[in-house]
Amino acid sequence: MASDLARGFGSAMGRRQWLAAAAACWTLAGCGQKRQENGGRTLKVFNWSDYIDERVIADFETEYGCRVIYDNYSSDAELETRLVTGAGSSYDVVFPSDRAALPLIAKGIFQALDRDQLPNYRHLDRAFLGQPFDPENTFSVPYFWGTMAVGLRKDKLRDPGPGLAPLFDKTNRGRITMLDDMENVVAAVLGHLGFPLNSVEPAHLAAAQQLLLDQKPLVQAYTSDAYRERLITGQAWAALGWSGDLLQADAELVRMGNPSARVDVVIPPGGTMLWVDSLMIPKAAENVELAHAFINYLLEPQVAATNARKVNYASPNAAARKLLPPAMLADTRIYPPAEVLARCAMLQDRGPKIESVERVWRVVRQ
Ligand code: SPD
Repeated sequence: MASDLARGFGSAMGRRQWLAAAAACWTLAGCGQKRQENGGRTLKVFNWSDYIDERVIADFETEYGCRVIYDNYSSDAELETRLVTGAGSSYDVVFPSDRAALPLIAKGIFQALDRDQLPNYRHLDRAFLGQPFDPENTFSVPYFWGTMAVGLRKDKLRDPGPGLAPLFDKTNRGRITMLDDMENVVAAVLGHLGFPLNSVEPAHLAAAQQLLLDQKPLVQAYTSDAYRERLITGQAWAALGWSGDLLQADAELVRMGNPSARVDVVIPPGGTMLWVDSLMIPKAAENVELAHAFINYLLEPQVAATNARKVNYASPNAAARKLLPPAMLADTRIYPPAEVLARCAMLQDRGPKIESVERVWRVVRQ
Protein backbone atom coordinates (compact mmCIF):
# COMPACT_ATOMS: atom_id res chain seq x y z
CA MET A 1 0.00 0.00 0.00
CA ALA A 2 2.67 2.47 1.06
CA SER A 3 4.80 1.77 -1.98
CA ASP A 4 1.78 2.38 -4.27
CA LEU A 5 1.35 5.74 -2.65
CA ALA A 6 5.04 6.51 -2.86
CA ARG A 7 4.82 5.74 -6.58
CA GLY A 8 1.89 8.14 -6.88
CA PHE A 9 3.78 10.84 -5.02
CA GLY A 10 6.78 10.24 -7.29
CA SER A 11 4.79 10.46 -10.51
CA ALA A 12 3.39 13.80 -9.40
CA MET A 13 6.93 15.06 -9.05
CA GLY A 14 7.82 14.09 -12.62
CA ARG A 15 5.67 16.88 -13.93
CA ARG A 16 7.85 19.74 -12.75
CA GLN A 17 8.96 20.87 -16.19
CA TRP A 18 5.52 21.27 -17.66
CA LEU A 19 4.27 22.79 -14.41
CA ALA A 20 6.79 25.59 -14.77
CA ALA A 21 5.95 26.17 -18.43
CA ALA A 22 2.22 26.10 -17.83
CA ALA A 23 2.49 28.59 -14.95
CA ALA A 24 2.95 31.38 -17.46
CA CYS A 25 -0.32 30.50 -19.20
CA TRP A 26 -2.50 30.47 -16.12
CA THR A 27 -5.35 32.96 -16.00
CA LEU A 28 -7.77 33.98 -13.31
CA ALA A 29 -10.55 31.91 -14.88
CA GLY A 30 -13.06 30.78 -12.31
CA CYS A 31 -12.16 33.41 -9.73
CA GLY A 32 -15.04 35.57 -10.81
CA GLN A 33 -17.63 33.06 -9.69
CA LYS A 34 -20.46 34.65 -7.84
CA ARG A 35 -20.17 33.98 -4.12
CA GLN A 36 -23.22 32.96 -2.22
CA GLU A 37 -24.26 35.15 0.65
CA ASN A 38 -23.26 33.70 4.01
CA GLY A 39 -23.68 36.86 6.03
CA GLY A 40 -23.88 36.42 9.78
CA ARG A 41 -22.73 32.81 9.75
CA THR A 42 -19.73 31.45 11.60
CA LEU A 43 -17.38 28.71 10.43
CA LYS A 44 -15.35 26.78 12.98
CA VAL A 45 -12.04 25.48 11.64
CA PHE A 46 -9.62 23.23 13.57
CA ASN A 47 -6.25 22.96 11.80
CA TRP A 48 -2.66 21.97 12.55
CA SER A 49 -0.59 24.94 13.71
CA ASP A 50 1.42 26.85 11.05
CA TYR A 51 -0.54 25.22 8.24
CA ILE A 52 -2.23 28.08 6.37
CA ASP A 53 -1.51 31.61 5.20
CA GLU A 54 -3.70 33.51 7.63
CA ARG A 55 -4.55 36.05 4.90
CA VAL A 56 -6.53 33.25 3.26
CA ILE A 57 -8.84 33.10 6.28
CA ALA A 58 -9.36 36.86 6.26
CA ASP A 59 -10.02 36.84 2.50
CA PHE A 60 -12.56 34.03 2.89
CA GLU A 61 -14.36 36.00 5.62
CA THR A 62 -14.52 39.04 3.36
CA GLU A 63 -15.60 37.17 0.23
CA TYR A 64 -18.22 35.09 1.99
CA GLY A 65 -19.38 37.69 4.51
CA CYS A 66 -18.89 35.28 7.41
CA ARG A 67 -16.75 34.92 10.53
CA VAL A 68 -14.16 32.15 10.93
CA ILE A 69 -13.24 30.83 14.36
CA TYR A 70 -9.80 29.35 13.73
CA ASP A 71 -8.22 27.02 16.31
CA ASN A 72 -5.03 24.97 16.13
CA TYR A 73 -3.86 21.54 17.26
CA SER A 74 -0.40 20.03 17.15
CA SER A 75 -0.98 16.30 16.75
CA ASP A 76 -3.35 13.74 15.29
CA ALA A 77 -3.90 12.43 18.82
CA GLU A 78 -5.19 15.85 19.94
CA LEU A 79 -7.62 16.00 17.01
CA GLU A 80 -8.80 12.43 17.58
CA THR A 81 -9.50 13.07 21.25
CA ARG A 82 -11.42 16.22 20.41
CA LEU A 83 -13.52 14.58 17.71
CA VAL A 84 -14.21 11.35 19.57
CA THR A 85 -15.07 12.88 22.95
CA GLY A 86 -16.89 15.79 21.34
CA ALA A 87 -15.25 18.03 23.98
CA GLY A 88 -15.29 21.74 23.23
CA SER A 89 -16.71 23.27 20.09
CA SER A 90 -18.06 21.17 17.24
CA TYR A 91 -15.79 22.00 14.33
CA ASP A 92 -16.96 22.39 10.72
CA VAL A 93 -13.64 21.65 8.96
CA VAL A 94 -10.70 19.58 10.27
CA PHE A 95 -7.41 18.33 8.73
CA PRO A 96 -6.66 14.71 9.77
CA SER A 97 -3.65 12.85 8.43
CA ASP A 98 -4.06 9.59 6.51
CA ARG A 99 -3.29 7.54 9.63
CA ALA A 100 -5.79 9.41 11.82
CA ALA A 101 -8.50 9.47 9.16
CA LEU A 102 -8.71 5.69 8.93
CA PRO A 103 -10.04 4.94 12.46
CA LEU A 104 -12.07 8.14 12.56
CA ILE A 105 -13.89 7.23 9.33
CA ALA A 106 -14.51 3.75 10.75
CA LYS A 107 -16.04 5.35 13.86
CA GLY A 108 -18.45 7.31 11.64
CA ILE A 109 -17.07 10.71 12.69
CA PHE A 110 -17.23 12.35 9.24
CA GLN A 111 -19.96 13.12 6.78
CA ALA A 112 -19.85 12.40 3.07
CA LEU A 113 -18.78 15.42 1.05
CA ASP A 114 -21.14 16.85 -1.56
CA ARG A 115 -18.93 16.97 -4.66
CA ASP A 116 -21.42 19.33 -6.38
CA GLN A 117 -20.39 21.94 -3.85
CA LEU A 118 -16.69 21.35 -4.58
CA PRO A 119 -16.19 22.31 -8.24
CA ASN A 120 -12.51 23.00 -7.52
CA TYR A 121 -12.02 19.32 -6.72
CA ARG A 122 -11.11 18.96 -10.40
CA HIS A 123 -7.81 20.77 -9.78
CA LEU A 124 -6.47 17.93 -7.63
CA ASP A 125 -3.77 15.67 -9.01
CA ARG A 126 -5.31 12.20 -9.43
CA ALA A 127 -2.12 10.65 -7.99
CA PHE A 128 -3.30 11.82 -4.57
CA LEU A 129 -6.90 10.65 -4.85
CA GLY A 130 -8.34 7.26 -3.98
CA GLN A 131 -6.01 6.52 -1.09
CA PRO A 132 -6.64 3.39 0.96
CA PHE A 133 -8.13 5.22 3.95
CA ASP A 134 -10.87 6.71 1.71
CA PRO A 135 -10.75 4.96 -1.69
CA GLU A 136 -13.56 6.98 -3.28
CA ASN A 137 -12.73 10.25 -1.52
CA THR A 138 -16.19 10.05 -0.04
CA PHE A 139 -15.13 11.96 3.08
CA SER A 140 -11.82 13.61 2.30
CA VAL A 141 -9.93 15.81 -0.13
CA PRO A 142 -6.13 16.11 0.11
CA TYR A 143 -4.72 19.39 1.47
CA PHE A 144 -0.92 18.97 1.70
CA TRP A 145 1.55 16.12 1.89
CA GLY A 146 5.05 15.91 3.26
CA THR A 147 7.67 13.92 5.10
CA MET A 148 9.09 13.55 8.57
CA ALA A 149 12.64 14.93 8.55
CA VAL A 150 15.46 16.14 10.76
CA GLY A 151 16.06 19.88 11.10
CA LEU A 152 19.61 20.90 12.01
CA ARG A 153 20.94 24.33 12.95
CA LYS A 154 23.96 24.36 10.65
CA ASP A 155 25.77 27.02 12.66
CA LYS A 156 25.53 25.02 15.91
CA LEU A 157 26.48 21.53 14.72
CA ARG A 158 29.96 20.95 13.38
CA ASP A 159 29.76 17.35 12.11
CA PRO A 160 26.19 16.17 12.64
CA GLY A 161 26.50 12.71 11.07
CA PRO A 162 23.92 11.14 8.75
CA GLY A 163 20.15 10.99 9.11
CA LEU A 164 18.90 10.77 12.68
CA ALA A 165 22.40 10.46 14.18
CA PRO A 166 22.51 14.01 15.66
CA LEU A 167 19.32 13.20 17.60
CA PHE A 168 21.21 10.54 19.55
CA ASP A 169 24.52 12.40 19.91
CA LYS A 170 25.44 13.16 23.53
CA THR A 171 27.22 16.37 22.50
CA ASN A 172 23.77 17.75 21.60
CA ARG A 173 22.37 17.06 25.10
CA GLY A 174 19.52 19.43 25.94
CA ARG A 175 19.37 20.79 22.37
CA ILE A 176 17.31 17.99 20.84
CA THR A 177 13.54 17.95 20.28
CA MET A 178 11.47 14.97 19.20
CA LEU A 179 7.95 14.89 17.78
CA ASP A 180 5.39 13.99 20.42
CA ASP A 181 3.94 11.35 18.12
CA MET A 182 4.01 7.69 19.07
CA GLU A 183 3.76 5.98 15.70
CA ASN A 184 5.94 8.36 13.73
CA VAL A 185 8.75 8.53 16.31
CA VAL A 186 8.89 4.76 16.74
CA ALA A 187 8.91 4.41 12.93
CA ALA A 188 11.75 6.93 12.64
CA VAL A 189 13.84 5.03 15.16
CA LEU A 190 13.07 1.68 13.53
CA GLY A 191 14.28 3.13 10.22
CA HIS A 192 17.42 4.50 11.88
CA LEU A 193 18.19 1.02 13.19
CA GLY A 194 17.76 -0.45 9.71
CA PHE A 195 14.39 -2.12 10.38
CA PRO A 196 11.19 -1.68 8.33
CA LEU A 197 9.46 1.58 9.33
CA ASN A 198 6.20 -0.20 10.17
CA SER A 199 7.76 -3.23 11.88
CA VAL A 200 6.00 -4.84 14.85
CA GLU A 201 8.70 -7.49 15.33
CA PRO A 202 9.31 -7.70 19.12
CA ALA A 203 13.11 -7.65 18.69
CA HIS A 204 12.95 -4.55 16.47
CA LEU A 205 10.65 -2.74 18.89
CA ALA A 206 12.81 -3.69 21.87
CA ALA A 207 15.84 -2.16 20.14
CA ALA A 208 13.87 0.99 19.29
CA GLN A 209 12.66 1.27 22.88
CA GLN A 210 16.19 0.97 24.24
CA LEU A 211 17.51 3.64 21.89
CA LEU A 212 14.66 6.01 22.81
CA LEU A 213 15.28 5.40 26.53
CA ASP A 214 19.01 6.07 26.09
CA GLN A 215 18.16 9.24 24.20
CA LYS A 216 15.64 10.54 26.73
CA PRO A 217 18.14 12.42 28.99
CA LEU A 218 19.36 14.31 25.89
CA VAL A 219 15.90 15.48 24.85
CA GLN A 220 14.89 19.07 25.57
CA ALA A 221 11.22 18.49 24.66
CA TYR A 222 8.82 16.13 22.95
CA THR A 223 6.79 18.57 20.90
CA SER A 224 4.98 18.46 17.58
CA ASP A 225 4.97 22.19 16.94
CA ALA A 226 7.24 24.22 19.27
CA TYR A 227 10.41 22.89 17.59
CA ARG A 228 9.87 25.36 14.75
CA GLU A 229 10.26 28.36 17.07
CA ARG A 230 13.04 26.70 19.07
CA LEU A 231 15.12 26.13 15.93
CA ILE A 232 14.63 29.78 15.01
CA THR A 233 15.75 31.04 18.42
CA GLY A 234 18.64 28.53 18.62
CA GLN A 235 17.20 26.95 21.76
CA ALA A 236 17.10 23.66 19.80
CA TRP A 237 19.84 22.52 17.43
CA ALA A 238 18.42 19.22 16.17
CA ALA A 239 14.72 18.46 15.78
CA LEU A 240 12.66 15.61 14.42
CA GLY A 241 9.80 17.39 12.68
CA TRP A 242 7.50 17.81 9.70
CA SER A 243 9.21 18.92 6.50
CA GLY A 244 7.29 22.18 5.99
CA ASP A 245 7.63 23.36 9.59
CA LEU A 246 11.40 22.81 9.43
CA LEU A 247 11.54 24.73 6.16
CA GLN A 248 9.47 27.52 7.70
CA ALA A 249 12.13 27.80 10.43
CA ASP A 250 14.84 28.03 7.76
CA ALA A 251 12.85 30.63 5.79
CA GLU A 252 12.40 32.70 8.94
CA LEU A 253 16.14 32.62 9.66
CA VAL A 254 16.82 33.76 6.08
CA ARG A 255 14.31 36.56 6.58
CA MET A 256 16.08 37.57 9.80
CA GLY A 257 19.26 38.00 7.75
CA ASN A 258 21.96 36.06 9.61
CA PRO A 259 23.63 34.12 6.77
CA SER A 260 25.33 31.55 9.01
CA ALA A 261 22.15 30.60 10.88
CA ARG A 262 20.22 28.19 8.68
CA VAL A 263 18.22 25.00 9.19
CA ASP A 264 19.30 22.01 7.12
CA VAL A 265 16.38 19.69 6.39
CA VAL A 266 17.60 16.12 6.15
CA ILE A 267 15.71 13.00 5.07
CA PRO A 268 17.39 9.95 6.62
CA PRO A 269 19.21 7.82 4.02
CA GLY A 270 17.14 4.77 5.00
CA GLY A 271 13.90 6.60 4.23
CA THR A 272 11.25 8.33 6.28
CA MET A 273 7.51 8.61 6.81
CA LEU A 274 5.30 10.07 4.11
CA TRP A 275 1.87 11.40 4.97
CA VAL A 276 -1.02 13.28 3.46
CA ASP A 277 -3.39 15.51 5.43
CA SER A 278 -6.98 15.95 4.22
CA LEU A 279 -9.88 18.35 4.53
CA MET A 280 -12.89 16.73 6.18
CA ILE A 281 -16.25 17.72 7.66
CA PRO A 282 -17.33 16.06 10.94
CA LYS A 283 -20.93 14.86 11.23
CA ALA A 284 -21.29 17.22 14.18
CA ALA A 285 -20.56 20.27 11.97
CA GLU A 286 -23.13 23.04 12.32
CA ASN A 287 -22.38 24.91 9.08
CA VAL A 288 -22.11 22.24 6.44
CA GLU A 289 -22.72 24.50 3.45
CA LEU A 290 -20.14 27.03 4.60
CA ALA A 291 -17.71 24.18 5.36
CA HIS A 292 -18.01 23.04 1.74
CA ALA A 293 -17.50 26.62 0.57
CA PHE A 294 -14.31 26.84 2.67
CA ILE A 295 -12.93 23.55 1.35
CA ASN A 296 -13.74 24.62 -2.20
CA TYR A 297 -12.01 27.96 -1.52
CA LEU A 298 -8.86 26.18 -0.29
CA LEU A 299 -8.88 24.16 -3.52
CA GLU A 300 -8.89 27.26 -5.72
CA PRO A 301 -5.51 27.20 -7.50
CA GLN A 302 -4.59 30.75 -6.50
CA VAL A 303 -5.52 30.14 -2.85
CA ALA A 304 -3.85 26.72 -2.70
CA ALA A 305 -0.68 28.26 -4.18
CA THR A 306 -0.74 31.10 -1.64
CA ASN A 307 -0.91 28.52 1.14
CA ALA A 308 1.82 26.35 -0.43
CA ARG A 309 4.17 29.33 -0.67
CA LYS A 310 3.60 30.11 2.99
CA VAL A 311 3.73 26.66 4.62
CA ASN A 312 6.39 24.97 2.46
CA TYR A 313 4.53 21.67 2.24
CA ALA A 314 3.96 19.79 -1.01
CA SER A 315 0.71 20.54 -2.82
CA PRO A 316 -1.52 17.82 -4.27
CA ASN A 317 -3.30 20.53 -6.29
CA ALA A 318 -2.03 20.26 -9.89
CA ALA A 319 -3.40 23.64 -10.93
CA ALA A 320 -1.87 25.35 -7.88
CA ARG A 321 1.54 23.81 -8.58
CA LYS A 322 1.52 25.59 -11.95
CA LEU A 323 1.49 28.87 -10.03
CA LEU A 324 4.43 28.08 -7.76
CA PRO A 325 7.97 29.35 -8.41
CA PRO A 326 10.01 26.73 -10.33
CA ALA A 327 12.62 26.85 -7.54
CA MET A 328 10.01 25.72 -5.06
CA LEU A 329 8.89 22.82 -7.26
CA ALA A 330 12.53 21.81 -7.73
CA ASP A 331 13.25 21.92 -3.98
CA THR A 332 13.83 18.28 -3.05
CA ARG A 333 13.25 19.07 0.62
CA ILE A 334 9.61 19.78 -0.32
CA TYR A 335 9.19 17.40 -3.28
CA PRO A 336 11.71 14.58 -2.72
CA PRO A 337 12.83 12.80 -5.90
CA ALA A 338 11.37 9.42 -6.83
CA GLU A 339 14.41 7.47 -5.61
CA VAL A 340 14.03 8.98 -2.13
CA LEU A 341 10.26 8.44 -2.09
CA ALA A 342 10.85 4.81 -2.98
CA ARG A 343 12.62 4.39 0.38
CA CYS A 344 9.79 6.05 2.31
CA ALA A 345 6.58 4.59 3.70
CA MET A 346 3.24 5.67 5.05
CA LEU A 347 2.12 4.50 8.47
CA GLN A 348 0.22 1.25 8.09
CA ASP A 349 -2.77 0.05 10.01
CA ARG A 350 -1.18 -2.67 12.14
CA GLY A 351 -4.44 -3.76 13.77
CA PRO A 352 -4.18 -5.04 17.35
CA LYS A 353 -0.38 -5.31 16.95
CA ILE A 354 -0.24 -1.55 17.37
CA GLU A 355 -0.43 -2.28 21.12
CA SER A 356 3.25 -3.26 21.07
CA VAL A 357 4.12 0.16 19.61
CA GLU A 358 1.91 1.83 22.24
CA ARG A 359 3.79 -0.07 24.95
CA VAL A 360 7.15 1.24 23.69
CA TRP A 361 5.85 4.80 23.73
CA ARG A 362 4.35 4.42 27.23
CA VAL A 363 7.67 3.15 28.60
CA VAL A 364 9.61 5.96 26.94
CA ARG A 365 7.26 8.80 27.83
CA GLN A 366 6.32 7.78 31.40
N1 SPD B 1 2.33 22.35 11.03
C1 SPD B 1 1.63 21.45 10.16
C2 SPD B 1 2.03 20.04 10.41
C3 SPD B 1 1.28 19.07 9.57
C4 SPD B 1 1.83 17.73 9.77
N2 SPD B 1 1.03 16.69 9.36
C5 SPD B 1 1.67 15.45 9.57
C6 SPD B 1 0.78 14.31 9.87
C7 SPD B 1 1.53 13.03 10.05
N3 SPD B 1 0.76 12.01 10.68
